[in-house]
Amino acid sequence: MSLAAPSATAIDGSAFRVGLVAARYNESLVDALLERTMKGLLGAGVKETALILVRVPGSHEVPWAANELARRGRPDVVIALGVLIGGDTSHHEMVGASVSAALQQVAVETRVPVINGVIVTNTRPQAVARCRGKINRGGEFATAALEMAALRRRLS
Ligand code: DLZ
Repeated sequence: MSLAAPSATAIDGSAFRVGLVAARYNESLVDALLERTMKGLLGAGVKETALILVRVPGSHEVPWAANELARRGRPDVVIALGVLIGGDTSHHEMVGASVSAALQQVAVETRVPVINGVIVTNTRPQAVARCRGKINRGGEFATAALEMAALRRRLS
């Protein structure tokens, strides 16, 4: 058996259930990120009824909801979305690092792949570029999610 992941462009998403956790902090940016992510999933054939969306206050709360969703929602993959923007302190970096580690822990412990879609930037323009500008991070997260969902099916 080949362990190589199938090319994401060739993946038919129609059989997958996808959990989405999205923070509300920096809401307009997260909404734009969510929209692009959903566009990528739906474009690959994922059914709207197969999307389970949970909103939480901020990025700090995303891993808890991702964990609940992975354990109770029977998803093939979970996508975690948030936007952490720097201010006068390095709080965003600290939260970004802890969220990233916690999401990895959820994935390994639940055996449900978790896509880390929590964007960490130093400035708001950098976040705008990645959420609704030239850099389509949402599309990238959708592609990564499909690849991991397909790989999980193949290996289980
Ligand atoms: C408090 C806070 C701050 C200052 N900045 C952000 C941010 O840029 N992005 C984000 O998603 N959340 C932020 N939060 C909220 C925290 O993630 C969290 O919701 C609160 O600390 C409550 O636990």
